[in-house]
Amino acid sequence: MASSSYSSFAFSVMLVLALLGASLMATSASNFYQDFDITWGDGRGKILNNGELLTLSLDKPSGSGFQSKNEYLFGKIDMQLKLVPGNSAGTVTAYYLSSKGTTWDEIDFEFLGNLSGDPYTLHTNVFSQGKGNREQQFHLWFDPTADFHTYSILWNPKRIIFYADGTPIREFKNMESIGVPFPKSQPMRIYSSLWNADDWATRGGLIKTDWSKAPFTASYRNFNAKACVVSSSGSSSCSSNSSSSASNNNAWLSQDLDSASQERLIWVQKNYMIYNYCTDTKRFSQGLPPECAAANQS
Ligand SMILES: *[C@@H]1O[C@H](CO)[C@@H](O)[C@H](O)[C@H]1NC(C)=O
Ligand SMILES: CC(=O)N[C@H]1CO[C@H](CO)[C@@H](O)[C@@H]1O
Repeated sequence: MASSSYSSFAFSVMLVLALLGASLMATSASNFYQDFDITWGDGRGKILNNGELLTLSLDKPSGSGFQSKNEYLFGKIDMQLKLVPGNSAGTVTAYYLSSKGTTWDEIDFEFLGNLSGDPYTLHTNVFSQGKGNREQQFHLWFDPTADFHTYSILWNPKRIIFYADGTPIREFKNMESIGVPFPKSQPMRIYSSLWNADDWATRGGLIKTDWSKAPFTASYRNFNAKACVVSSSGSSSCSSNSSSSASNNNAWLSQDLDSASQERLIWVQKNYMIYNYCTDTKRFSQGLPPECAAANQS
């Protein structure tokens, strides 16, 4: 039963995608009250400035988190984040998409804090059907605590691309043709949380959170989704909440990396990538995951 309702759901999604055409909805400016719920943290998560700003904070008793009201099946999702400044060692700001259940899909950004002056690590992962182990980590070419920067996830049926300020840092292609499951039928929500992970986050747990600096605060603004929103009945409608131009709003559904973007991706991977599961032959001593051999999972 589960599998037949599942495939009819997937079919209706594909039908909606096929019918998409030019029927896009009007746009409206982002508002955190409208799009998100603070889900935990007992007052440590706040929506401010008439819905334009959201902050999460962490102190010794608790962190905090929020999630989107909507569930999405594919989207181009932008959010601006300003991370915990100063000595953020031991803190983790997770910002991700995830579905539910034991064979869930997930697309992760995790920002691992550091001592003042030492670089944050941006950790990324992709889970499909409950299996992850696809970590890539980066340092950034800017200070993510000095100002807001835009972190984006492009998720369409062909690929997942992670971006920082419009520069692609990672691409995970749909390689179902060689047997690698791809997230494409389970709707996901957007989640974010700020929490303490000083047992592993900073230099493998060597550096502990300095609670004398608490509360630690991360801020969010300018959420912008061009996405297919899945209703509780299972139908999907693809629209845009972009406050900017309405033209070509569904291009993301088939978006690819043009040659300039590919060069940017190579630049990031060459200069800022500090870990790539695809080159970790020690860890995968029985052989690298199949998508790694496909060369294009650079
Ligand atoms: C913290 O800074 C050190 C020293 O530059 C660096 O090796 C490490 O990758 C940084 N990030 C984390 C999360 O430890
Ligand atoms: C893509 C997206 O998030 N669309 C939402 C835009 O805002 C309207 C009004 O709140 C929602 O109904 C849409 O789901």
